[in-house]
Amino acid sequence: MKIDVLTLFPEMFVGPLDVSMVARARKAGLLDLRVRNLRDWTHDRHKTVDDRPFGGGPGMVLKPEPIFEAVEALVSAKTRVLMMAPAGRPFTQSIARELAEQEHLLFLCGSYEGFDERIRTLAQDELSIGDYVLTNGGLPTMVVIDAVTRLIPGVLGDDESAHDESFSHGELEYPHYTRPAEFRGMKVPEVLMSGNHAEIEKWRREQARLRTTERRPDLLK
Ligand code: 4GS
Repeated sequence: MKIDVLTLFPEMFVGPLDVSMVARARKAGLLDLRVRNLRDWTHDRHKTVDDRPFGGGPGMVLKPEPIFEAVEALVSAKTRVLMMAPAGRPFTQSIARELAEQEHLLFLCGSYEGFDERIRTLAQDELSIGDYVLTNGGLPTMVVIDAVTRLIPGVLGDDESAHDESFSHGELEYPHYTRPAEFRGMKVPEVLMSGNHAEIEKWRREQARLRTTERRPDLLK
């Protein structure tokens, strides 16, 4: 998969996408990620990307010209253009699965200022990672890239993908334990050490359901 990111802060993307599974996917050639500076598509001496809002009011607005030029330079017929904003569709695991099947994603990151409304016409989809206000769209973009990358075929090992199922089954994960069997007085549930796989499976299903009922009843609807 190819992913382009258009941002005013490319340096934000150094670090999170250079470790762990995303780094591995990039090195293996499964993810071709390019982070681009929106200012590269300006033409004036000050590399202006924003302007004052018509109608007045505080803050600045990202002007359409650089973003339109950049998108036109970066898209092909197979590109899905995504905008990150609190007004977007809530991002979920099922959207991550859908995006993992695309050939090319292009993310438009806003900054503290808003987008000129006409920029919205460039995006096929607008996504939100939650009901809170961030300083810019960099972190939401990285969240989506992270969730999508682990679903690209070949990125997860077989061990890992079998275990992918927290939200895939629409429930939270069951509790996990490893050695020691007793730690500071806290014991591992007997059933997990019984060797009875049917019983273990049953216990895990019950625990997942219990935990989901208690913590996230909204997921069971
Ligand atoms: C989100 C969010 C966000 C909104 C960007 C204010 C700067 C900021 N983007 N999910 N302007 N939550 N964006 O807070 O996607």
